[in-house]
Amino acid sequence: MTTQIIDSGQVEQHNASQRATLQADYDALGGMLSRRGVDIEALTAKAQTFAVALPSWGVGTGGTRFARFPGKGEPRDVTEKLEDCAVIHQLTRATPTVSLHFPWDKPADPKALRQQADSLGLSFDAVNSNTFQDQPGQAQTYKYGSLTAQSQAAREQAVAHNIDCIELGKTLGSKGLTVWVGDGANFPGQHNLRGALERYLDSAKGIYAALPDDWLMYIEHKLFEPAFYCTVIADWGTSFAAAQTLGDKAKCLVDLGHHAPNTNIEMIVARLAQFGKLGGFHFNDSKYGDDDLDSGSIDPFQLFLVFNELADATLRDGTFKPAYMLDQSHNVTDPIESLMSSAVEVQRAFVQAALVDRAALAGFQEANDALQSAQALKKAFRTDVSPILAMARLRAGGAADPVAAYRASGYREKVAVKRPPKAGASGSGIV
Ligand code: RM4
Ligand code: MN
Ligand code: MN
Repeated sequence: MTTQIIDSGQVEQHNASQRATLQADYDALGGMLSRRGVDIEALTAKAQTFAVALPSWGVGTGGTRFARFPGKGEPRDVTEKLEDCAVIHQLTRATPTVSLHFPWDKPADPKALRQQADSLGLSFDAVNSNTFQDQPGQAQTYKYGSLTAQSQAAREQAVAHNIDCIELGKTLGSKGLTVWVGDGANFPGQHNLRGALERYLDSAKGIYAALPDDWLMYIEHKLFEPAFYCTVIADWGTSFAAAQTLGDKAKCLVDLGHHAPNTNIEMIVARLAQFGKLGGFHFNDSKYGDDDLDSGSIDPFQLFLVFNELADATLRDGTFKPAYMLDQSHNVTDPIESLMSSAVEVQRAFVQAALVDRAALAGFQEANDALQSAQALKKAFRTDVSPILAMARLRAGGAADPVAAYRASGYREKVAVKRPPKAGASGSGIV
């Protein structure tokens, strides 16, 4: 039996207050879609198949390079993080998995953590290693890099940490390791550009060798930060080359915020999918850099175009199933509200992409009808699928309006009492 953290009677009461208007909106949308030859029930069923993993580090207030303004009742350890994740899943029914970050989330008793997750109806997606900051008592510093450090001892320590993450992940039932390194240089000349990548590949081979057969290693690229002149795994090309060099279990992970502004991310997605190396995503949104803003809050059309490529890739290969994860930092909102809305925004793009009339689009493309091709995408993007998303939640036992139901539950106020700030609590420390 799954423990429901928010009283299910309260959720039911919320839904009862929404049901009639939702049904009316759903019926109106259903009529409109049927005139377009689209069956709303098929879309709602599709929406129910959508799932995106929650970042454990996203349920606490993040921070910037300047300050962190913690919110009330923030989770102080990994078990409290799981409770918050369970609330998000209970109300959205779209986030059944959690991505942990070690050592931030290192459990004293991994088996007990797995049991807790299980009792909350959650399981674990890819685990993340952290060699971008030093931990107290650590023998070697990562100040000058980790997997690519000049120091062999630092490299070995970083490899060993990644292998520890795999071991922990095995106990937790995870099937993937996400590796992001901040390694790079702040000055021209600081690094031998080729030598640093050679060291990366050498270290990464050591990690890859420890991967179980049914695991994937996700290689995450990022243009800059904390290294401001060059980053070793800066772009999808380098990520792709590394994944190719390592083998079939190595794939590329696209974090939407890790590109220069205006980069055509949907084309990167298409390229990686074409060559079998698209492993998964860290969804978020951005205006300038790795802003880690809520998914769909700045450029929802880009998110839609990414899902349009994913829909195309899925049509070509039914087994194609990249990992969907959120990776956000919340500074001015309640993280639970941001993560719920973000999961829904990603799900929205997924459903809108399913609305694209692919046969018509192919016809327009063949006829070189640029205007109608663009309109075919816009027609799907402009369709407000909110009633479909709400109905999918309602039918799955979630909330018609997750944020409203969450606010009505008083959850944050309750945990604020239960979770007084404690010294040394594990924070998020987003980079
Ligand atoms: C990085 C990257 C990683 C995340 C850290 C916290 O910029 O996005 O995925 O683990 O931040
Ligand atoms: Mn990321
Ligand atoms: Mn990032």
